Amino acid sequence: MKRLQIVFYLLLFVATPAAAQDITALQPIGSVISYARTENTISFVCSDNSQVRLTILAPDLIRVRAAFAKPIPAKDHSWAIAKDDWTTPRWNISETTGAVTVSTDEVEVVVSRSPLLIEFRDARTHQLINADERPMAHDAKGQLAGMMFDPKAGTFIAVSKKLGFDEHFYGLGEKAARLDKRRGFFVNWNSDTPGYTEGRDPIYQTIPFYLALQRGVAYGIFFDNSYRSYFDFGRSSQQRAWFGAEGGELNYYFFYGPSIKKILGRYADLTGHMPLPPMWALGNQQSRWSYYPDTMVEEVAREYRQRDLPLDAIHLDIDYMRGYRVFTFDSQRFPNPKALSDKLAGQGIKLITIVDPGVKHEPRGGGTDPRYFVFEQGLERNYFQHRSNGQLFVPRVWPGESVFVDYTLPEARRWWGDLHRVYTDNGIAGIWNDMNEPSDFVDQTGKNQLDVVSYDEGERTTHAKNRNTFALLMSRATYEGLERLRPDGRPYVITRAGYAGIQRYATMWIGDTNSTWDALALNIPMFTTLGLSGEPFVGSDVGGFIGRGNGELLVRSYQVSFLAPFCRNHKVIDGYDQEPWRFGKYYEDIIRKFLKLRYELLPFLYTTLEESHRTGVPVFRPLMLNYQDDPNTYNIDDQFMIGSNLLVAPILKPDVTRRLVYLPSGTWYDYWTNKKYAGGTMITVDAPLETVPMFVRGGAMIPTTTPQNYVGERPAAPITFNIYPDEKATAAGNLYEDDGVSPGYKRGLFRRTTVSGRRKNGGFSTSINSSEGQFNPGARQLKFAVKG
Ligand code: MIG
Repeated sequence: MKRLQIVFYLLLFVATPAAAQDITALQPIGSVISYARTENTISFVCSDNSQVRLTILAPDLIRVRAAFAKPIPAKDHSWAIAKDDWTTPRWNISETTGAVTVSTDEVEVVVSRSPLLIEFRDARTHQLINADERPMAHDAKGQLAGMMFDPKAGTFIAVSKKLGFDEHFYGLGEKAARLDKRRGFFVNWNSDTPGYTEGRDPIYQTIPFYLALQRGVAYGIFFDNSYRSYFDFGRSSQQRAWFGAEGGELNYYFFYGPSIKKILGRYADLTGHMPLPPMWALGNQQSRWSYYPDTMVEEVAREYRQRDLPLDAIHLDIDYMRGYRVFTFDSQRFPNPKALSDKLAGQGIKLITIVDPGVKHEPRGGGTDPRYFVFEQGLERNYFQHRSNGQLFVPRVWPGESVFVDYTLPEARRWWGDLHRVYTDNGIAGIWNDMNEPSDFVDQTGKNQLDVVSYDEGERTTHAKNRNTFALLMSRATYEGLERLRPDGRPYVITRAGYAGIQRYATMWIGDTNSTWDALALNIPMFTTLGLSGEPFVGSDVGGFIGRGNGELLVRSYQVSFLAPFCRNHKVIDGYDQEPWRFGKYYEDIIRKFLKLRYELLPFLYTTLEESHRTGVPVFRPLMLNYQDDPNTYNIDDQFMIGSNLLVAPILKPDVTRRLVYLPSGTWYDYWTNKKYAGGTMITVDAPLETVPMFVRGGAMIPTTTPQNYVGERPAAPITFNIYPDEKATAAGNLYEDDGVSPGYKRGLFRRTTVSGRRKNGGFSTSINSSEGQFNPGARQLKFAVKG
């Protein structure tokens, strides 16, 4: 019996190894003995020689740093941060015997002296927003060493916050989990996890940023630490939500809302706004591991066009290369890539190639003919990563024995970026970065990489710190390379792994999903969560990647993804075909209807995407983002909104043709029938396979156009604003336009047209209000259609 029990507990331990960290065993930071201020900081010296520093970046953004038993190091660098030139807002300090309080116009930070506890309050109402549950702590005595993934990484550090009884948690980037993360426990360690299911953790990305919401008031915390990190939102205790890391600096940013949208804007200011991709990136895309040779790629294009299915891009997976050597084309399969891309361009279709980080290890003389210039150049210039003992690090990936570039080296990033000339010269329109966790077939846990050294600004740190930022820097090298190679175009990079800030360089997709209903259902909380984590441009393999789907699943998948920013059907190499026509005409006809609807809604999607670029508020939203004051929305995993105006409630189970839909307060219109509903309630709707329940918010004017086969096919197509009046019989909307391809929008070459209207004398009168920006869209018709 005893033995069985031990085995059981051992199993439990294996299943959730890291939940075991007992942070109450850590040594708390000493109490405050003195403090000093500068223009934008206040630094506390503690009884144990520790130091804590608050930096006042904005009225709603406070940075907290701590160093245990030593002063805060002068060196301050993070790959995630995009902005460090903040204009210091008005702030002041007040003191009592027990505490020092720092106040801006929006937040009060109360630092209790002994023990040292930090509290954040609303500066106007003095309402408590967030409070330390115990002092910040570190593993001074190495008590957690046995629980550390990497005992050599450094000292475990942790911050523990009081858990609110009604506090909801959101964000943390890419997690195979539901929307509300309350009572969840998560690990961040970029991992290649094909076929993952709900609960698998960690997966590909690390975004150590979360939002919390209580009584309608939100705050955010970005723990900018790239070591393996842990977030416990009340799993191990009902008292606390804690986060910690296996090394590095205790360094977090506190964002105060109270609105989530405001926090997302600040987070984008801090870690970077997503640039606009070319408009065609919103078009439908088709992929397969792998389409080859070139004639098969042409056949896919031909099928799409013959069947009148819209398509903007085809992806070439790893088999386009000569023996998986990045920056080469297989000369039998793709003898003339330029001719292929030209031919496809004639049909409005772009080519995207995959580029993995693994560079085939192929020394001069030992290799094949022709010699592999990428390996030779990288070796000669010393751009590849080594282990701490000085040996070249040789992981095994698709090319067999390989090497990885040290992307922390600026000159290596430049070299890698410039190598993409091979693609741009051949008319390749976008780059797809895969395997950049980085994955290694020898060992997928990452343990084998713990002593791999990177230059890291001269610090020469290991993958204990740099694994999680590897993809960020690889995508950065790629993005910046494409910017240099095509200064008149917008780079388009897709990535699988990432760290906070990845939105500056790449679109992402959620990796190797299963072709199952469960995986489809998981799409929604994963997309909405990524949106709440600063990554607006997301999508997944439509139909699922692994396993055998069917027509019904594929149709229902399109009914989710036809409004996702990234809409690409993709399938594993040994999987069953799943292009839109593979299950017969019945399903194909429905898929066509939804793809065409996507292109019809393109002006709306592009307008919403530009809003994401500018404000950090995502395209694909959970209802709670638009209805933060409505607790009915806090846990909705099976509905989503596109922008502020479109609500979608897809069917996520087989054989189901009816479902409950929650409509928040206001007036709503059934998209298909224009039937009007009063919100603030649950309704039951029919959803046969041909349809997806979709509602438009009363008060919206949605810009649409005539569906095209690809973006830009008919540049001057008329724009129709579909008008859905609200209770007061008014409506408003806007339309964002630019050239769709160049970076000119950053210099004001865009046009934002706002429109509004109201019921008048039995009719509806509309007006085109001010327009903003210097882009001239040329003559085009604007039409208005009142619905309902
Ligand atoms: O080890 O390039 O997630 O989309 O088709 C698998 C082959 C490598 C994983 C990607 C998937 C891609 C596949 N890749």
